[in-house]
This record gives sequence, C-alpha cells and structure tokens, in this order.
Amino acid sequence: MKHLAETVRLQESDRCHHLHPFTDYKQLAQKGTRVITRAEGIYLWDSDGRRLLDAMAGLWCVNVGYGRKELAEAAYQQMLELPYYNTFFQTSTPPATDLAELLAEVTPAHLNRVFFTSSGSEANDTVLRMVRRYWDLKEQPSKKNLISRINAYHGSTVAGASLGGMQPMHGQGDLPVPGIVHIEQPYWYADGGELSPDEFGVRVARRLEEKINELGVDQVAAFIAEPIQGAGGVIIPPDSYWPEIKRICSEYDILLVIDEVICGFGRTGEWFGSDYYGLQPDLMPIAKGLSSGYLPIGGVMVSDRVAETLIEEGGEFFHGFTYSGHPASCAVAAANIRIIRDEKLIENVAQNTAPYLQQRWKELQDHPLVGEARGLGFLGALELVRDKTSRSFFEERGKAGGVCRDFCFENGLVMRAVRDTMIISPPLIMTREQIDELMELAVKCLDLTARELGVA
Ligand code: PXG
Repeated sequence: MKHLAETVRLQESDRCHHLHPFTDYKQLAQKGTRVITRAEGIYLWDSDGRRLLDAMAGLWCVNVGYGRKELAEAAYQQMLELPYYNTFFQTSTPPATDLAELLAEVTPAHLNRVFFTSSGSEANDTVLRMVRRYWDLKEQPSKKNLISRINAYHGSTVAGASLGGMQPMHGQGDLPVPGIVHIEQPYWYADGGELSPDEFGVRVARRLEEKINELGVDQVAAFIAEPIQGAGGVIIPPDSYWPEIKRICSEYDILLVIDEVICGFGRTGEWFGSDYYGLQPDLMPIAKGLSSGYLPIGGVMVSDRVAETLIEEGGEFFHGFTYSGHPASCAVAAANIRIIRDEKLIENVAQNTAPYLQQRWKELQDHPLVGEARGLGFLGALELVRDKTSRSFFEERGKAGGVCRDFCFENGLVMRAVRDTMIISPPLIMTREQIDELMELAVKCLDLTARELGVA
C-alpha cells in the first residue's frame, strides 16, 4: 500500500521511539504502524486520508461515538475550573461527587458506592485487595482465593493479568500470582462437544462448585467473571450458565465480582450485563464506556453489603491512585452518562438497532467460512472454520482471523480477530443504514478471506 510522506515520517518516528501494547515489535517495524488521525460518529480516518468504519468502537469503548462536542466542552470547562485535585485524605471535588451519585442511579439498586480508578486493570487490582480486605474484616482471613476462568480478560496489570485467564499473558512475568485459580469457560462452540448448549452451561458452571469444594469454602473469597467474555472472543454463555453460577455463589456465600468493563453502559441493550442476566454483583468493575473512552477512567461499584463492612468495621483502606476521581475524567464521564441516558441510546439499541444488527449478523451463518454467527445487543462474533458441520477450526489457529482482519482494514472496516473469531462491538449510535454498510463490507471481506484460504 502506498503511503503519504507524512505517514512514512510518523511510521519511522514511531518505530524508533514507541513500544506499543500487545504488539509484536519486529512485525510492526516491518509493516509500519497504522496512524489514525481523526474520527467522527462511527468512522475513523488514517494519515493517508482513508476512511474506516469502526465496528470496534475503538477498543470496545466509544459507546456514544466520536466527535461529541459536549464531552470536549466538559473536559475544557473542568480543566479551566480545576484541572486536578485528589480524592485522598478526606477530600472530594464536585465532578467526582456528581459522578459517584450518577453511577449509583444507573447501576443496579444495591450498588450505591464507587471506588474510582483510571482504568479497568486498576479496577481489578482494587477488586483483589477489596475482596480480601472484606473477608479479613469479617474475621474470615483464610478466605483469600479468587476463582476466575480460562480465557477471561481482566486487564494487564499484575493482578489484572493474573485474574485473567490468558495463557500467553501468564507466560510472561510468572503469573498468575498466588491465590488465583481458573476454571473452564462457557465456550460451547469450541468446547461443548456433543452436549447441548444448556447441558454444557450447567456442566461448566458446576466446575465452580467443584473448585470451591476442592479448595475448601473457607479458602475462597470470590468468583470473578465478565457477563459475556469480550477479549476472549465474545463468548456468550448458554442460558443455563448464569442461573447456576448465581445459585452456587449464594449457597457457598462467596463474593460475586462481575467485570462490566466491556458489557457496561449499554453494550448488551441494558445498562449493564448484570441487568441483562439478572445478576447481583457484590463488586462491579467498570471502565471503557464509562467515559466512552474520551478520557481514562474506571472504577469499582461496591455493593451495600461490602461497603457497609468497609465503612463500619474497617479503619483506613490503604489503596488508591493519584488520579482516582480525576476531575476532568469525572466531568467527561458524567456528561457521557447523561448523553446515554437523555438521548435514550440504550433504549434505541434494545428496541431498534440491536434486533436489526442481530438479524443481519446471523445471515452470515450461511457463509461457507462461518461456523457460527452469534451476537447479543451490540456485540457480535463469527467463528471462521474449516468445516461447519463438525465445528472444526483450521489447523493453523489464528491464520484465518489474521487474513480476514487484514482484508477488513484494506477495505475500510475495523473488525477485530481473536484467534479465528471475528468480533464486532460498534458504537451504540450506529444506525440501520450504517449496519447495512457494515454488513456489505463484512461479506466482502469474508469472501476475500474464503478465496485466499481456498474455502468454497
Ligand atoms: N476487564 C475487561 C472485561 C476488559 O475487557 C479490562 C478489564 C482492563 O481494562 P483497561 O482499561 O485496563 O485496559 C478490559 C480491557 C482486546 C482488548 O484486544 C480488550 C481490552 C483492552 C485492550 C484490548 O480485545 N479490555
């Protein structure tokens, strides 16, 4: 591909000075980085002036779409008024307090307090310390283990990557840290074998019960999971899964941590994945859609049960970040939530655009490359397979996904590949016409991929 001179200059500078996250450095140096220069609505433009339809909403986060002036204005005004002050040592600022109150309103009823962080990873580091502190305060200090799932994603800090179940991440930095164990994920398409989805859902949920019994209930602090695994490949659990997990958590009295970093703020067509599945998390990490990615911010929503223990039985909680409750981030997040609420973006997704997106997305099931087209709300996944009837993946896992992703970029579409699973998570403002445009591009790229891989 031919690049403009300015692109070449930026690529060269980037190669010399910038170490990127989740990137093979040698490969990047050979190919040259893609430079994104501006965005509007659901579209991005690169430094060569090419337009891309961003079906990933950045990294699952730009829920209200790009170019919302109200959010820029909120940041600007707050930075003039008070660009920074902290929330340590009995201090607050109006935007931090305002956002905390707003979050109590939009999150499930029993979640009324927030601990602010700057990212989802920091939120999950906070989770690790908070659940252990909770049980210490409850005078059950042996309850230290957190149970998570294989192929979960909970961030990239030491605690986040340990809680996550990504083997390549564990292989770097001697993770997981002690006290974190992983059980099977509810990934029926890959692992379900001959079982029906519901049989499989119950079977993997019961792995939690087995693990609790294996460790001893007096050793287990919490179970952590995403409502729908995002980075793992938009893995939507069978209907039988969450009811069984709920039963187990309440029967054994272990804390339920629902990581809403991706599913929160409208992604499923409800405010939170917890609303969609009827879950009552004890702790609920949030980030991404909280500010639609306009400024970095995350947090942990804390249930009344846990908060009351921390407040009434605790002394000081020795935990926090310089930017916990950052005024500009909080002002932007509050403005973002008001846009989502006042423009009824979630209602529109639930009643109008998500049903249409899902109807159109599932048409891709007929494509020769697609073993399964699944989705929920404004999330979608396609399993690219060698053989549809036997649910067989290609021998070289990840190749088909990589080929398809590259065709997408070349043809003006950002669709993410997780191994051979193609993923979408578009901005919530995407219209029906734009869904048609997405579908046209997706079909084109699937056809090109099929041809390249020799699949009829
Ligand atoms: N929890 C979940 C469920 C996430 O998806 C995090 C925590 C961590 O958030 P921060 O803000 O620390 O990144 C995430 C982040 C991908 C991809 O390639 C996914 C994430 C981040 C980067 C890339 O799918 N999810």
